[in-house]
Amino acid sequence: MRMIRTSKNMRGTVQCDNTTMHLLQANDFVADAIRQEVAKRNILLINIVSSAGSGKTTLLQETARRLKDKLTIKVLVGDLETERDADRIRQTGIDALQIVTGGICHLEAQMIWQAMQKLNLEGTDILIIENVGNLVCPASFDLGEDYRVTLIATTEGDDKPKKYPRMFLTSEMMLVSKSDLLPYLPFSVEAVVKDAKEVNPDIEHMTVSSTSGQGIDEWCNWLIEKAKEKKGIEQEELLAV
Ligand SMILES: Nc1nc2c(ncn2[C@@H]2O[C@H](COP(=O)(O)OP(=O)(O)OP(=O)(O)O)[C@@H](O)[C@H]2O)c(=O)[nH]1
Ligand SMILES: [Mg+2]
Repeated sequence: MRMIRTSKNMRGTVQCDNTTMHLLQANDFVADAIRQEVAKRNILLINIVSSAGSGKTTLLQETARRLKDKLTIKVLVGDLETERDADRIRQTGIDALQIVTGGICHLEAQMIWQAMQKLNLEGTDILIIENVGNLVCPASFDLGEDYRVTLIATTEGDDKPKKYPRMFLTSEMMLVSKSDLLPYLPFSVEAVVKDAKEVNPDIEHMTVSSTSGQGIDEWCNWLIEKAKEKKGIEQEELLAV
């Protein structure tokens, strides 16, 4: 049976040649295996995507600081080179593993599957993937995630959902990041939300700033809520574990 994420990837007007189709089919096969593995373990799997520098790692650092004593969170982070992001996340006291893609502009399900074999997932509540900074290619690769979360920073301009629609079409949540900079930028949260909803009427949204802290508690509560739903237990029970 085709899973929802897979069929989402096949939607739209992109013309794929046979090679691309086969590549995505192979990816989707592994993505389904990941989905089954995290379902078996009751782990919530989140895929965080955005352009380079939108604030993904900083958000994860803030998330880890707030939730690490309540939940077991592990992070897989993809970059073309360096261990820098994994180092930054580990400094907050949670387990993080760097996937160095060596030039590949996105993460593929096979990379996640291999990395998961290296992580001790026992007792993990939430596994978060920070994808390679790129608003284009990661949109086409299902990683078996429960939720895809797209960051759009106020510094990027509010016209991105219509220009890079596939990412917004395949995401369940849009975080408008770096909201502390709104007073200095010609960026309209209302406009970006309107465009994102026109691309994907189901997309949820929040406005966050890792610098000022705006919206971070709301984001953390959303994560807790989704982890609770994945486990099928009440939030109080989850936090008591
Ligand atoms: N003003 C402001 N700056 C931020 C915020 N979040 C992150 N930054 C800054 O934005 C820059 C990029 O942040 P990162 O968290 O490294 O962004 P990223 O999306 O992980 O970047 P890549 O992994 O390279 O794609 C850094 O200089 C951060 O300090 C924010 O909420 N407000
Ligand atoms: Mg990063």
